Parts: sequence; structure tokens; C-alpha cells
Amino acid sequence: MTSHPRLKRWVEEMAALCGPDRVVWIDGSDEEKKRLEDEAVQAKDLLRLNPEKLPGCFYHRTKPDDVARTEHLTYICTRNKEDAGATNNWMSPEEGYKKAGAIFRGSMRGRTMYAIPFCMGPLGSPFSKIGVELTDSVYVVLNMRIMTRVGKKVLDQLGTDGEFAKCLHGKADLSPERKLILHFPEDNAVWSVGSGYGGNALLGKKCISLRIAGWQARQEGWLAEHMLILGIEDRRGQVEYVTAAFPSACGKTNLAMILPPEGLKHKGWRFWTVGDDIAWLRVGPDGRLWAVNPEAGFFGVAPGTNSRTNPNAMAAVQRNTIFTNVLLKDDGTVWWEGGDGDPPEHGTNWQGQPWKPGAKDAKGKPVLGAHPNSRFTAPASQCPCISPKWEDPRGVPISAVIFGGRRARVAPLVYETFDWAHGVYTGATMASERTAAQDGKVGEVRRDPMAMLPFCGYNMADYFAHWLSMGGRIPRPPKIFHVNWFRRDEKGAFLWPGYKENVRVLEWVLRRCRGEGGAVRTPIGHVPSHDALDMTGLDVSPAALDALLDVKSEEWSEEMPEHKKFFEKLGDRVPQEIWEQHKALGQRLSEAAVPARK
Ligand code: SAT
Ligand code: MN
Repeated sequence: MTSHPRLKRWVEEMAALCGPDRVVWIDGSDEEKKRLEDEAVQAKDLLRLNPEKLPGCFYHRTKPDDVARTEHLTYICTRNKEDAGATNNWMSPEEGYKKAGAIFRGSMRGRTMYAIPFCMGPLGSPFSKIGVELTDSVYVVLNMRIMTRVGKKVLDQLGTDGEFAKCLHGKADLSPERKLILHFPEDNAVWSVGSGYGGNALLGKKCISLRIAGWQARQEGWLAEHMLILGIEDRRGQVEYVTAAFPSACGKTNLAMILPPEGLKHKGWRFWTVGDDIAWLRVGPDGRLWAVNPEAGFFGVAPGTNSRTNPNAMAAVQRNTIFTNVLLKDDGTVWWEGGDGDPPEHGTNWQGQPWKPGAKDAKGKPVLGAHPNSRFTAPASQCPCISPKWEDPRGVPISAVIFGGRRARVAPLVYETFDWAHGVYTGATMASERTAAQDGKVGEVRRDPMAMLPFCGYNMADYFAHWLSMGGRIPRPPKIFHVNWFRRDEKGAFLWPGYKENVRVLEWVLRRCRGEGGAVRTPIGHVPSHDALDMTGLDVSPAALDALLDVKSEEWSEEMPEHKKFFEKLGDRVPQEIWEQHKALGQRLSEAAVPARK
């Protein structure tokens, strides 16, 4: 299948290690897709959903203990431990290859090894990177076919000597003790064994497009980020683009597919999805920052997605979609908590057990129909609001970069940072409450710089230095903002309705980019003045709006030691400029705390 001698040799070596019965190259054709689907259905790896109601759709269940990324088993394997930094688990490359090699050895006996040539980014784009994933999971192959560009066209592009990322994935026995997700940035390689779940197994996604690409981006002078890319068109047909970084399961897919709220419909805004999870950003010939989405599909969180919260996503998942760990209805369709329609009277839950509304386990705890991190995998091209530019090899020019976390308090609805370096500091100190997308205690606040804590494939301090240095390389940089849709009142109720209403915040962001839009200067940045957000048709009381936009110096002052502790944890490579930003913020806060003299 390939005329690339190095690739051929590598596949032979990996096959010798894993011992599959056969190696099958993925060509990307429709016949192949059908064949693989039939095989997966036969092997009970997939279940074909109701062909009338959900044509081309399939259902998959993972093992109950394999439902999210396992950050504690994810490693960066660099020769020098310092290069992985304080936020990553580290293993030496020798140890990594040895440990994972022992699990891989012979693990594909009786199975097929699929070789998937894939391209992240539009084929032929200067942004794009090629990889080859070897896997013994048909589910992975079918997901990769949706999430990336695969097959013969990729091999053609690779030629006889092109660079490619070497990705080895195997299910082995899916045991939690024999699970490792290892990155070898110095070898452009990923070895993942023992998990069949999304981010652990679809190696083009987080492993390649963020951890390995991030390493390359630093060397080559660009950025690989955990960001959605959204086009915003005004009534004259002018489109501006923003990127936004939120941690997993904080609404990136919803924002990427936003629609205008009722109250603002008369303004004629239209929104275009370029990407919902990852952005690769480079300085363009015009001195602006340009972005491409390296992926070709959406791996979105199902629970909470419905025709009200995200009608575009709902339209995108009506065909050719793989559903993982949702509830299976008796009519061969699917349902999830916070989805459309009433819960079915009975169905089969994500663990394969009979389920009905109000189901409880032996201890009397409610049993869910769908796992909170259950997902849909859908082709981006099926999204009604997919941007006509989403596959443009040049990418799209970015006007604003938005950072955001899930914070019950402290962070206001939106603020604009003072300049690039302050924006980098703001991204670096982002914090968010933990969600179901990662193993661990849901709700706990953790620092998640640029939403990259689990995805930065090198020393976080060097990552900050790289961000700072990019500022000097972008003649016309985007403005940097911070948002928080999740602020709550004292009773714990959300102050902001979110979803479509976030358009009001985006409007203000774009106005600020054009040098318009009312704002008040606070120690943390510019916050909208009281009348600067268009609240037409929205029932949020003036007191609630006050609370949303409030910047309490005392609360922020309390955060400062947390920032310091976090940076100290990152070690002595933290750039001086970050410390200067820290000092300057502290200064601004203490000045604000002094009552103004008459
Ligand atoms: O599991 S994935 O990393 O693919 C999805 C996510 O957590 O963002
Ligand atoms: Mn993500």
C-alpha cells in the first residue's frame, strides 16, 4: 500500500511487536467503510441504530471503567525530565517504550492491525501534519475516519519520504493496571495501550494535535491550542473570527455552533463554525494570526445537548454518527440526560443494563441513562452552520482570543485584557471547576492555563514563554478576553442564562476589537460598562448584571497567593515577564482596595 520505505519498515516493526494476524491499510473509500461497519456489528463492537430514524448511525459502549481521559496514566517521555515540566507525568523514553512494549507484545494475536494514514488540517495546507495510527480497534478506525482525513490521499501527499507521526494504539486487555498513554515528542510518536476511549485512543486528537503538535509549534513558531474557532457575520456580510479556549465539557461545542437569541434576531448576525475543539494558529502574510481546525469532525459531549441548547449539533448528529455511552432506546434510537424529548419509559443504559426513569442502584443512588461524558462523533461537514472557509488551506484571520473557565465566583462575565502579555498572564492563571471529561472529583477548582493543563506536551513554563514570544511575532495581534458563563449567586443559582445569550458578550468583544464598546477599567482589565451589553429581550435584573460584572478586589487579592503558588510549582523556568505581570496585577488590586481620597 505504501511506497514510503521508512513507513513500511516502521509498520513491519510494530506488527512484529504486537503480533496481529494481519495488517490492513485504510484507504478511506466508501466500500471500506461499509465493510468495517459490518465487521464491527458482527463482532458486537458496534450496534447499527435505526436506519430510518438515524441512517448510517452506530452505537458503542466502552468498558465502564474506560469512559474518560486518564490523565494519571498519560505521560510525556522526553530525554530530559525538565522538558516535560511540573504539570506532566514523566517517564524516560527507554522506560516508556519498555513498559508499553511489554503490554503491546503479542497483544494483537488473533486480531487485525489497521494502519490509518491521517492528515490533521486540510490536505495540502501549510498548517497540516500527517500521521499514521496503527490500532486493533475498528471503533477507533471508524472514529478516525470521521475526525480526520484518512486513506490513500494522505499517503499520496506523504510521498516516499515525508514526515509522519508514528502512532501505535492497542486495546490489549483494557485493564486499568495495564493502561498507558505515552508521548515521545522527540520521536514524533505516541504509544497508547489499554484504553478504547476517545482522547486516549483517537490519537490524532489530543495526543497529536495538542501534545505533539504543541511541541512542534514551539520549535516552528506557531500555536497549537485547545480552542474553538467561530466566524461571526454581520448584516453587511462581513465575517470576523474568534477563537475560544475552555476546558473540556465547558461548552466549546455549543459556542462554536451558536445562534442569535430571540432578542437580537433583528440585528442579522450569522454564526459559522470553523472548529469546536482545537485550533492551530500561525502568523499570516498580513501580520495577523490565522487559524485552522486540524480536525474533520466533532467529538462532542452528548448530555445537555438538545434542540434548544444546540440545534446545529442536533442536526449534525442525525446521520453518519457514532454514539458512545449514551442510552439506547428500544426503537434503536438514542437518548441522554438533558437531551430532546422525555426520557423513554425504558431502554438500555450506557452500562448495558435495563433502565427506566428514576432508576436507582442497590444503595438507592440514581442511575444515569447516559454517562456524563458520553459522546457523539459526527462529520463536521454535516453541521448546518459549518463555515464555507472551514477547509480553507490558509485558515481564517483571528480578531479576538477568548479564554474562559467555569467559576462560581470571582471571574466576571467578560473582561478585556490590557495587552498581549497581560492576556497571556490571564490565560496562564485561568481556573475551572473539574468536569466529567476527566477522571477525578467533579466540581473541584483547578488551575487550567489556556485550558491546556492536560494537553500541553512540554514544560508549562516554557509554554508561557512561547506564548509571550509569539506576541513579538504577530504584527497585528488579536485582542485577548476572558469570559465566565458560570457565575452563581449566593444561593448557587446561575446568574447568566448562557447559550444563545452569549452572543451579547461576543458582540461586545467584537466592538472592543474595533475600538468601540463602553468599558470600565478595573484592576483585572476592561469590563463592559453597565449599558454596553445589548440586553434587549433578556430578563436579567440590573442587580444580577451588576453581580455578573462585579470585580471584587478582595476576592481577586485572595486569588493572588494561588497564582503565586501555581507559578512556583511550575519551577524556575517561569518567565520573568509572568512574574512582572503578577506584580503589576497585585499593585493594581492594592491601589483599588484603598478608598479613593476626596
Ligand atoms: O476525550 S477527548 O480528549 O477526546 C475530549 C475531551 O475531553 O475534550
Ligand atoms: Mn477538548
